[in-house]
This record gives sequence, structure tokens and C-alpha cells, in this order.
Amino acid sequence: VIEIGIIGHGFMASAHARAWTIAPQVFDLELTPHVAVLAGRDPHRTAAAASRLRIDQSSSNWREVIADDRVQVIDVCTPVDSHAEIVSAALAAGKHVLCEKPLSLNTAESARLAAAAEIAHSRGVVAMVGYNYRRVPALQVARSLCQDGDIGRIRQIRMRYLQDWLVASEAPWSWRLDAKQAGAGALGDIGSHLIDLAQFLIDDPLESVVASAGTAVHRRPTSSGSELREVTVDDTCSFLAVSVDGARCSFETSRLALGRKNQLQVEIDGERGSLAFDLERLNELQLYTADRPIALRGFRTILVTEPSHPYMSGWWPPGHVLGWHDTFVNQARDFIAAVAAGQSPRPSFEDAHYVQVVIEAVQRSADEGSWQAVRWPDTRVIPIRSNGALGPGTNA
Ligand code: SOE
Repeated sequence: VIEIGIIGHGFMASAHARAWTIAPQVFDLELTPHVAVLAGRDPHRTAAAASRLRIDQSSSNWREVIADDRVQVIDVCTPVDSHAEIVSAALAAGKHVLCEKPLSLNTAESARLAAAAEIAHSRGVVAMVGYNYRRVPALQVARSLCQDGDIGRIRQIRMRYLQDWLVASEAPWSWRLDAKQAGAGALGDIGSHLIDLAQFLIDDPLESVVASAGTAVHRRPTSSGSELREVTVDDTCSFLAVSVDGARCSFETSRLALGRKNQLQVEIDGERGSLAFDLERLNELQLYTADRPIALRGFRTILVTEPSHPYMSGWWPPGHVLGWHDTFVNQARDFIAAVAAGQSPRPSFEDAHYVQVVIEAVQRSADEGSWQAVRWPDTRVIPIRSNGALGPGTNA
């Protein structure tokens, strides 16, 4: 058994808690995850969430959870502004860390956390970020097709991630609408998934970006309706990008796309084939190849549920499809396998730092209205003191 402490009690904490329970029922794992404690700021809501999720203990002090000798894994599911402090403390205490995305508010924090994770890894500590869409079996097949050269050189990528929960002007204010707590809006919350996925799929970092971002409603009521609060992040953000190998990419994110609840679509055009994926049909991958007579060509559907497909041998017989939450179960499996093997899982903190670097370039471009270079690889120097602790972040 490996004991887990979840910090946070919202939507993501539920997704993770259930995944830790289900993963050992689906997969043969060397270690069996067990959630020992759930922590959150509000004691009543945390206790209620713990009881609903059948977690025996709740706490209103995350430092106590990190100090708990039983707990080996800290699973961070809190708003973004608290990630750096909790993650740093957990790594320093020698705990393995799974942190929800995006890793941090900005690149200064993500650079420090990536350096801390590297030091911790030399002491056998594992750290990973929860970009769960990497764990969609169909997207893993897409990655293989891109990377094994099956569709030839990648020329174009189109990705969009659309939601509509901010369409109404009366939709309530929340921490996700505050730059100080969330870092960015649609760009940080759902655009971060696209940036991570693009890198996962084609393994070719973005080199330059040009963006347009907007906020439709600048003040929103608090959930009690008692006051209006400032919205300081983007509601929509779209950007074009060029990769190091010259792929032309377009990314679109929105919280205002009426009717689109959680639409994540990917299209990749190679010189010999194209791929298309839609999260609403997450078991399917569309593949078009140019190797047939023109009269017989067309996108064909691969139903990614065969035992030979990634993760599927643990799940159901062919055709018995997976859903959104199952990606968290696959993620839990990969994390536990990495801990058992002492290996560094992906997406690493370094991978998540790359996402932050792209986000910052996109924000710069949206502010300045011009193409911006993505400053990657990041050459900033993070001072490490002789005792292995990290010094203050610098942007040397
Ligand atoms: C809310 O916009 C949200 O839950 C994101 O935070 C998740 O990362 C995404 O998977 C679904 O939407």
C-alpha cells in the first residue's frame, strides 16, 4: 500500500480520489494506492467531501498532511496560486508529488519547481503534473502515428478547447477569473492542455506565437450576489504558432462558446496522412492516409479499444468504451508505476514549465499585438545553495 494525501476538496480532488481507488481494480500495480487524508481550507466542506469520497480522515492543515509519516504521495488539487508553496514543501519533505495543471502562476515559479523536482528526483522522489489528456488511449495512438513517421512530416496542427460556462454576464465570479489566483483564464486552464498535448503528440516545441485574447465581461457577481468582482483574466484566447521544425499551428480556447461544454478537438496534417480527434468521441481516432486510390480515400475510424491499444488490456473487452474520468485512472496507474520503478514520469515539471513558457509568450503577444519568441529551452539560472535548497528565483 502507498498512502496518499490529497490537498483540495473540489472537482479535481474528486476526480483524483476516485481514480486512486479504481486504478488498482483495473491494473496490476506493484503498489496499491490508498487515500489516507483529504485536506482543505474549509473544515466543514473538506469533511463533507471526505465522507462522500469514503476517505477516513480530513484536515484543514496541508502542512500536517505533508508532515504525516504515513503519507508518501501529496496530490495537489488546489487553486493554482497555492501550488508552488505546497509542492515545494512536499518535495522538500521527500514526498512524491502529483500536481494538477497548470503547474504554476508564471515561469518564475515553474522554473523553481522544475529545479526542485530535479533535485528531489536524485533522492528518489517522483513528480508529475496532471495533464490527463495524455492518458486518452486514442491520443497515445495518435502520438505513435506522428512519431513513428506513419503520417510523414507534420505540416499543420489545429487544436481547440471550448467551453461556455461564462456566456451569461451573471455567471458568478470564482478564483478561476482572478489572475492572482489562476495566472491566466481560458489560456491557462484549458489552453495549457492544448500546449501540453501538442508537445506530447509531435514532440516539436513551439518557437514563436501571435495571439489575440479578450475578456467579454469585466465584472461578475460573487456567488452570494452581494458584490461585483473584477475579472482579470482572458475569457477567450486564440493564437497561431510555428514549431521549431516548421509546423504551422493554430490554437483556440474559449469560455464563451455557447453550446460547447468541453469540446477538445485536434487535427494534425502530415505530408502522407492526417489525424483527427474529438474528446466527445474519445475512443475514436480518425485517420486519413494518401496511400489508396483517390476514389477510395477518406478518413477512417479506428476504435481504440483493442487489448493491444494503450491501457486497454486492463479495461473491458473490445468496443466497451472509456470515458473522461478513465483518463485519471490511467494517469494514477502511470504515476504509481513510476513511483514503484523510481522513474521520472511525464509530463514532468520540466514539461509543465515549457507550457508556462509558451503561456507567457502568448500573453506577451496578446498584450503587445506582435509575434513573440517562445524562450525555450529556458536558459535562466536557478541558484542552488550548497545544501541543495533553492535560492530566490532569478531571471538571469
Ligand atoms: C474547468 O475549465 C476544467 O475542469 C479544467 O480545469 C480541466 O482541466 C478540464 O479538463 C475541464 O475543464
